[in-house]
Amino acid sequence: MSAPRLILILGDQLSPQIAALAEAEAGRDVVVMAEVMDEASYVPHHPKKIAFLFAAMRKFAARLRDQGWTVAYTELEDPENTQSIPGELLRRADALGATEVIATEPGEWRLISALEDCPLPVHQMPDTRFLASHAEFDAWAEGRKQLRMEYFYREMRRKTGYLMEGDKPEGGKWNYDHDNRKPAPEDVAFEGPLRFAPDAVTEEVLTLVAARFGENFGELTPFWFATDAEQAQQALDHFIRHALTKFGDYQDAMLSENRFLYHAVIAQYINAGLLDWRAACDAAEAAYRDGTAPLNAVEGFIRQIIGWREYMRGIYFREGPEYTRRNALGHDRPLPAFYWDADTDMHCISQAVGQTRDEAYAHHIQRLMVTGNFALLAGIDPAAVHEWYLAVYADAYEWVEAPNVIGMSQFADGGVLGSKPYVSSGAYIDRMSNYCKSCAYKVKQKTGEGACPFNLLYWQFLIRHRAKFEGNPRMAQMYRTFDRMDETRRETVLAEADDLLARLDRGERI
Ligand code: FAD
Ligand code: DLZ
Ligand code: SF4
Repeated sequence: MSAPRLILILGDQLSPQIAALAEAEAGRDVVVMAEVMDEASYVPHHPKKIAFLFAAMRKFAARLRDQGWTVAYTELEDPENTQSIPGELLRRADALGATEVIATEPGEWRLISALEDCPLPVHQMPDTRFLASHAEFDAWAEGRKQLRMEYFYREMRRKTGYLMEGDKPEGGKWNYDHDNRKPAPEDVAFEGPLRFAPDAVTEEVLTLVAARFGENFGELTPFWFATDAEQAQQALDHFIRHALTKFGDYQDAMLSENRFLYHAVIAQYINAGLLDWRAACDAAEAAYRDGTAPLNAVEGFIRQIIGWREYMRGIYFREGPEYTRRNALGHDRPLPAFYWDADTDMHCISQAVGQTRDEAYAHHIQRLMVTGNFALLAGIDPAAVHEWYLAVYADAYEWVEAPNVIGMSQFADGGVLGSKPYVSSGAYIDRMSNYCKSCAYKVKQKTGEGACPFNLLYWQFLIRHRAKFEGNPRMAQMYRTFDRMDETRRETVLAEADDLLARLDRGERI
């Protein structure tokens, strides 16, 4: 019989259709899965993220065994564990007499190069779980002056046929985003994502994670994530049935009392492989076709997945391993301590960070317009911001996190991804949330005691980067507004912003 090949399956590759497995022969090859410290500690992951992945990995391995696969699974505490993916491949190859590895391309450059450097030959197969291959994205991007998501998205609509009437978009418009910016509702008729009681496997993992990663930022319990494909499917069904209709309207809203609003909370399942993106889009389109969900909601949801999600991945692989080190605006301030302890008088930040600590989750606008906006306005080092996002969210892997953070949120790529930086004063947060009502700062106050920090920093950011942005047609109006303020007011705003940043640098509470 020919020597076995090792079939590597990583923690975010838990899909039955994963490329490496499709290449394997059940009677001959050995699937290798490993819980290792290298992966569990390259950033200080939220304990819920680690527990979610370890539990899902263990259950996926058990399922493969039931299906007849031989699985060499390494638990974190196994005494022989070499604590790295290449180390485990070498150890298993040695024991089994294997001389080659079939892997599916990892979602981070870091691990792609570790596999390239492995002394064993590792064939990295393209990850076919995405709609657009690297080559397809590159072909779309080639020769374009600007890589705008909207045009890529339209190609993906045509490719999938979602919400198409022949070659025309359903309802006559490609994008209903304009209808998706309603401010926060008084109350929310959705009780949030479906929650699952931990089973025996998950309980065991929770004990392990509490002992080994209990000091990391984030609450491990209550732990309620789905940890297998059936549960993830139930979580999707629950969202489609109870929340999708309002998803569009309140996509950008934020509420102190409600952490999830009408969001799906499924990115962690899709990214780890427990849920196929097609299942999510098919279910949403079916809800539109049978009249249970409106077009603005369904189009918005499908756009996030076949548009934004695929586009982000395309950018990450196109821009290369240096992307995470970009710093086009030269920002170098350390990440403030309140990103780790929520200890700030800014209610919007303490809400977003507090819920991140509790749930390993915040929705898009909290990530973009609260924590991301503050970091950009305050000139925080984008590499530090990137590491924070990569650590604290259960759905975070570099292929999707880095373009969202380095590109969309921090403008550190200089505009590969966005045509202008996402900055706003407190007025935007006030319009889209009820945070400001419970804040120690006053959102309407522009200067003086109690002025909202976002108001001060907003102008300071614009002036700091005037040379870069003044000529941008989408920002010219903001500069005109500033220039129309009387001189004393302009000086006061900038001086108070400088003072705020100096207090931030001294570690004072703000
Ligand atoms: P919903 O709001 O219900 O949206 C449905 C689905 O659309 C999501 O599950 C996700 O698969 C997809 N989606 C929506 N927006 C995006 C987007 N911008 N990029 C990619 N997919 C998207 N998403 C991640 O999956 N991992 C990350 O590490 C991540 N980091 C982010 C960092 C910043 C600064 C920002 C602004 C956004 C980030 N996002 C990230 C995108 C988005 O915030 C999350 O996908 C979303 O909040 C996940 O929650 P949900 O499942 O409830 O999404
Ligand atoms: C995120 C993560 C963690 C915390 N632990 C493991 C692990 O122990 N074993 C594993 O195979 N994968 C883990 N992962 C996911 C990997 O970090 C992920 O596959 C890469 O970052 C590429 O996306
Ligand atoms: Fe945030 Fe300013 Fe509103 Fe306070 S007043 S919640 S700091 S935007």
